[in-house]
Amino acid sequence: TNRPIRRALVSVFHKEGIEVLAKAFIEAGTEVVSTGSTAHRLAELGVPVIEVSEVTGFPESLDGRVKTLDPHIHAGILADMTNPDHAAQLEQLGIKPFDLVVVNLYPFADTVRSGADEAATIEKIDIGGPSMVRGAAKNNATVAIVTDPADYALVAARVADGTGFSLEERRWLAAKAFAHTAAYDATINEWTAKHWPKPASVDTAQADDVTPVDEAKFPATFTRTWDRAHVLRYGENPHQQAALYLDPLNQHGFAHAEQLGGKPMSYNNYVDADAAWRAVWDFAPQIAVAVVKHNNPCGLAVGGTVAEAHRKAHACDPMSAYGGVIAANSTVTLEMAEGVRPIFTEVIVAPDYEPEALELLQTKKKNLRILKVTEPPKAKTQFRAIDGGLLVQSTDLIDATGDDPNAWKLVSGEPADAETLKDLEFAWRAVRCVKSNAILLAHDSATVGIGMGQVNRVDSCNLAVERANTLADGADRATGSVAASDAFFPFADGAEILINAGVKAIVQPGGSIRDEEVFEAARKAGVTMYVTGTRHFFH
Ligand code: 93A
Repeated sequence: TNRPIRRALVSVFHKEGIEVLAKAFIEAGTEVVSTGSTAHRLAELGVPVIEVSEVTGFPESLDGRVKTLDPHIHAGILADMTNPDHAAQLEQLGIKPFDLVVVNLYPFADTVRSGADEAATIEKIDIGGPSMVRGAAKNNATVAIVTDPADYALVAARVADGTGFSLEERRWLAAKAFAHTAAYDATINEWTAKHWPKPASVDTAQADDVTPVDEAKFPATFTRTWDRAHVLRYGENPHQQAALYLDPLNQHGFAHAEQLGGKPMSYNNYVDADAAWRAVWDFAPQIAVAVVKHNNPCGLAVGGTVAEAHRKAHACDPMSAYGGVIAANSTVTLEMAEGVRPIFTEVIVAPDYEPEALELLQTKKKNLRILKVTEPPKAKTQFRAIDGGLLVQSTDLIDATGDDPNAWKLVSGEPADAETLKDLEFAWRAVRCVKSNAILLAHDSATVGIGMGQVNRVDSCNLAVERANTLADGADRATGSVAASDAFFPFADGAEILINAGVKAIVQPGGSIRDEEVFEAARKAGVTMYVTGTRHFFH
């Protein structure tokens, strides 16, 4: 599989280190084709170099923008010489194949760092270089591609001893080359995303609006040390073993909670209380209370006082609140503690407790795990273990473009009045912490019906409506409420269930290919509908 290197194409921005290549080319009598200043340097070093323009019959033009972008070069790079048909075509075209391509790209990142102006920066976006690199990497069947000056010594050795590279070596070089062009384009993307943002003239309500990845957030290796705090009695089930580890970089995070009463925390307590804790902070600086069961809210509300917020949250689904976890983002008052007292609750978490509230909970609810966490959640990164790997993502905070109601687009009905808009804003925040598919009905800044975790949106709609109308002693709470959907309605059917149940306004991301059918269903019923362009899946 070794292919001797008889003809090479060299085009390098930084000329450092090519002396060793020049020496080997001279000794081996390699035919070398090269671009402007690279050719000049190689000639200085004594290589009988052929200018690219001689091969192409076309002068370097447009200030160097067009040098190697020519079929006489690219056919020579891309012809798979193990394929007789390719070889025959080259012969007919009078083009000679390359065995080696050495490229060092325009230094785009260095140019950005130097503070160059926009025109100079754009000029340093290499086009011909990456084309050669990718072409040669693709055609590793017969071509070796070198992009890393650290490999020059190896190349020189393979040129000099006449063996050339083996297929495995060419493939390894190709893999390095693709990593190189990918990183190069990622740097360009980072710069363009920053300097050329989406203009207002382009519709902002696009569900597929993707935030460019900030690679700095994802180090090549995670070396953080997680310290074991303690082993837990058991895991999610009694036959599973478990322990809690603490992130030393997040000393005030939920896992570091101070426990002021009750039995030791269980694995499930941690999972649910963390979810509840995160949910209430989505509403700050408003006072909010969440009641969570099995990682889903069974009630969530904003109130003038923490006691009121708790009453409203509990009223959403009193049956499910039994054995739940309560989180408040404000000091628990005696009034709220009195409200919690008759309700069987596993965990309560809050930034603080009034002394009388704490005493009441400690003495009257001996089993209640009372947690104090003084600071809001800080985790900007989430980890999820999968078999053989770890998925890492930035935390879904309420900070996407479509989380700002000013970015919402009215697609049906009248613009919402102030009160309705307030409920829509509440519902949009609240639906973020409901497992997908999530449909949430709200009224007066409190959830009144939640459809969570279904595998189709219709079931979630039915569940939300049914809960709204059956859990409050048969009172119809769906009528006059507002609805939020964590992702778009793929068909009109789900939205129609909400509309038929009497929902007065709906907020949803939009972005389905059937958006028009969904909007039309709302328009027919005179129901207000906003699209946010942002979705909040939560799995
Ligand atoms: O402006 S380009 O994108 N157009 C081209 O056709 C082209 N071909 C090679 N830049 C191009 N190159 C780049 O020129 C190479 O990637 C290398 O960085 C540089 C080498 O030019 P010189 O040999 O004149 O210094």
